Amino acid sequence: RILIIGANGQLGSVLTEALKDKYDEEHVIASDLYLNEEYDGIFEIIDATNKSRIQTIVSKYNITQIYHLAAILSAKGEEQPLNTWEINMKTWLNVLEVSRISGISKVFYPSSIAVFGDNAQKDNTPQHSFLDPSTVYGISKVAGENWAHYYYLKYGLDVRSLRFPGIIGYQSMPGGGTTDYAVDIYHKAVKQEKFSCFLKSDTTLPMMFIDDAIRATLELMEAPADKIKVRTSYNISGVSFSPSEVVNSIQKIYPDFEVVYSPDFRQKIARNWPGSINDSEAKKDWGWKQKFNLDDITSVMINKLKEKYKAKSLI
Ligand code: VAH
Repeated sequence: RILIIGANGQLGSVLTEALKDKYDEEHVIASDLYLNEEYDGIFEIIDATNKSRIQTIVSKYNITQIYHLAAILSAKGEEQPLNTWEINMKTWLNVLEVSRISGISKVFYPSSIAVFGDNAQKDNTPQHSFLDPSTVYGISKVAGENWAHYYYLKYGLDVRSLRFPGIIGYQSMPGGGTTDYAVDIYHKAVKQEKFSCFLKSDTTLPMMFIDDAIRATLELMEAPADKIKVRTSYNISGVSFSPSEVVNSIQKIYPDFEVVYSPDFRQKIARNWPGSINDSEAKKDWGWKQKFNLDDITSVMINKLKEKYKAKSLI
C-alpha cells in the first residue's frame, strides 16, 4: 500500500489520482493536514511534524511506499524563514525515520530547481552543480536531497527524487511558488481578465506540464533499483519559457489577452534559478523523455480551465 503525505497540494492531489488509477483504490492512502471533503478514497489526517502519527498510519495500513509531497514553497517560504526550515526538514526527517524503522520499500522525495543558485551554470545546468540556493525552500531541498542520499548509503533505504521545474497544472489554484505566475496566467486568460505578472517579461525558467511531472515520478519509482545512479535528486527538464513567450502562446487563442509586468520580490528568487536544465543522466539511467511543449500546455490548460469555469458558470 502507498501513503501520500501532502495529498491536497498541487502535485500531491494529481499524483494521488494517478496512483489510484494505476493501483487499486484501497491500496492508496491519501493524507494531509486537513480532510479534503471532495476526495473520493481512503483519507487520513496527518501532520507530518508528528512522527508517531505517521508511524500509526504506516502500521494501520501496512504501508510499503511513501510519497512525501508536503513542503512550504519558495515564495511563501520567505515570509517566515525559520518556520519554513523547521516544517520542511522535520516532516522529511520524520518520513525517513519511519521508513527506516518500518522497512518501507520505496520513498519518493520531490526536490526542485530551487536548489541551484548564483554559482550554478545558468543554462543547461548540469546534474552535478555547485548548489548555493538563495531561498529557505531551496536550502531545505538541498539538505533534504543529502539526507535522502545518507539514508540510502547508511541504511539502504530506496529513496528516489526528482528536481522538479515549475509545474503547471489545471487541477489546483496557484500556490506559494515563484513559478505559479505560469498557472495564474491561464486562469486570467480564460476569465478574460488582464494579468499582472510578478516576473519580468524575459525571465526564462524551466517548466513542466503536470502530466509530464506525474509520469516522470511514476517512471522513476518503477525503474529497477540498480538503474538509479543518482541518490540525491535527478535533474529533469520539461520546457523552458519566459512570461512573454507564454503570453504569445496564449494570444494565439485569445488575441486580446493583456498583461502588465510588475516584478516583485519573486523576481529576485527567479533570477537565481537556471534558465534550462541538463537532464541527460535521467535520460540515460531510466529513459526520461518530456512530451509537452509550450503550445501543448497552453491548449490543454485553456481547454481544461474553460470546462472548469463553465461548470461553475463563471464564464
Ligand atoms: C516554487 N513551484 O516555485 C515551486 C518550485 C521550481 C519551483 O519549486 O517554489
